Amino acid sequence: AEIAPGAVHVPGWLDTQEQLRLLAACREWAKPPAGLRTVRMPNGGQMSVRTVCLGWHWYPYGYARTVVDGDGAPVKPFPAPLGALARRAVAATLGEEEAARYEPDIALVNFYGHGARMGMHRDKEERSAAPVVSLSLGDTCTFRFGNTENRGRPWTDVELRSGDLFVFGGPSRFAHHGVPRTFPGTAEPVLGLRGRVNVTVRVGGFGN
Ligand code: MD5
Ligand code: FE
Repeated sequence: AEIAPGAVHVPGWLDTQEQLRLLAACREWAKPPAGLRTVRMPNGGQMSVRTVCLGWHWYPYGYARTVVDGDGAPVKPFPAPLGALARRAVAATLGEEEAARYEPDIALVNFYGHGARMGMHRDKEERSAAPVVSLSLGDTCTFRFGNTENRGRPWTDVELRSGDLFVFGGPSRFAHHGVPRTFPGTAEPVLGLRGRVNVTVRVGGFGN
């Protein structure tokens, strides 16, 4: 379903086997060195969502190739199979033409424990307007898709479930958005996951 121009939600895009495979990879990426970390904000606060960065490390507010707020280890490389999966996602939603020129080089893997939330924000650190691919695993959440003007209303709340794909292209790439809540215990037991994992694939546009 197209929620807004360029914002396409595909419920159940990954089947259970594909979800299990992606989740297993996330668990590997989460291991040290340069594994799961708590992001500290410039104001001293901490995000409740914990993150693994692949390809480039995100920190408030920018990207670097080295870990700046963690264990000092170099960022894990961006995995080619994840890039291939993201390209398939772009093909399925925005078409083959868009997919053919889609060359992602960053992934952020967000881990939402019970009570974790992400406030309304825009993703404006990347120097590219290429689409962002978002894959959800585990607990259902409320995803709040806002507008490009400000963090407030109008917005649209969408429930994202395990296996759902969301692609943000066109004008939606720079819309405000957030995750006001997750629904604990809604993950399929077969996943063996307490909480929610979101994988986003991006184009940095930083050059090499
Ligand atoms: C999440 N993560 O569910 C979301 C999925 C983040 C983040 O927001 O910054 O790590 S990515 C949602 C997204 C990305 C780019 C644009 C838009 C939404 N959008 O225009 O709505 O953990
Ligand atoms: Fe975001």
